[in-house]
Amino acid sequence: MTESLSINLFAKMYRIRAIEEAIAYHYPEGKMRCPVHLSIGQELIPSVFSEAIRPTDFAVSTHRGHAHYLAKGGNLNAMIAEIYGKSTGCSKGKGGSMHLIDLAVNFMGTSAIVGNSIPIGVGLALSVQLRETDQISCVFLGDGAIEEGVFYESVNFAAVRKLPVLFICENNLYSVYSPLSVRQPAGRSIANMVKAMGVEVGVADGMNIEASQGLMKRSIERVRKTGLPCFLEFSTYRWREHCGHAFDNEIGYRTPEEFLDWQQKDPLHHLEMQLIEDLSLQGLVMDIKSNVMNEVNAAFDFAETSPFPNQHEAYDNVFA
Ligand SMILES: Cc1ncc(C[n+]2csc(CCOP(=O)(O)OP(=O)(O)O)c2C)c(N)n1
Repeated sequence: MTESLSINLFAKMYRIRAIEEAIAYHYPEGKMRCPVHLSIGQELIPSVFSEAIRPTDFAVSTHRGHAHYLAKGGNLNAMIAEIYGKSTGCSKGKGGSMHLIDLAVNFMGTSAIVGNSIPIGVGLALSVQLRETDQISCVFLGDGAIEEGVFYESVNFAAVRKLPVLFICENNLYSVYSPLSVRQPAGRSIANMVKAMGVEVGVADGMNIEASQGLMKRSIERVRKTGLPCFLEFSTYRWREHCGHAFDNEIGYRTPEEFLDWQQKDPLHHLEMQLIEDLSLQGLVMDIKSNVMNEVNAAFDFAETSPFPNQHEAYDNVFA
């Protein structure tokens, strides 16, 4: 990996984590009146995505979508204001953390309903095919979404119609508190199952920087060149509770050993050490961190000082 790529990936991972850490820090103040699903620990995948994707490409995501919105170039101020329920938010303060959208960068939405955004991403790929552009459509999903029927319909449709869609599965082992072992037969590989549906697949350790970066870059290029669907499965791990700002390791669904084992693999920490110790870039690392913190503080100030929506607008732009 080149030095500049290492620096870029560090900056991207650090920014995503700092933003989510700030959300966790401020959440107990009670001003963010929506659920939040943080992806602290999972930053490598959106960061390598961000390096390889174009603003014109489409992306959709899930309830755990902050990192994907940011990685696609979504506006930070509008995201934090949305979580604060303010009219300057990306969904005008009506959607909260689980309904992020930024049409300026073709980030087409996230959904609180598991699996709901998968067919939307496939539909966007169909629009690309019909309009004959060189865009691709990316669908972020968790391992839990694989258990929704709409996933199979969508993958099958993408395979049959040969659509330029990249499915990016972040397999963090759990669906809320249920491990894969109680949800799927022992030994099943999600990627192999999808391969059997006739779709090219790729698997990578989502803690391994080079492996994740290489697979993401190659796959984005491949979908763009061939116009065919591709499914990626990255192993990863969320540090915080399923929903909320705190940790939940004491409630018994995962062991402290498992948690610590994954935390020790943290690619952000390893990359920071590499930049400082191997490349002597301490000053640059400090600059990146202070720039990010200024940006994050400004976004929270923006959200705090923005107005709430007017009461008479309550039903405007509501489609359900
Ligand atoms: C259709 C539907 N079923 C159940 C839920 C409740 N629910 C919210 S998040 C979640 C877990 C999803 O797990 P996964 O897709 O692996 O994503 P993760 O939370 O691990 O990132 C569930 C079951 C829901 N929101 N929608």
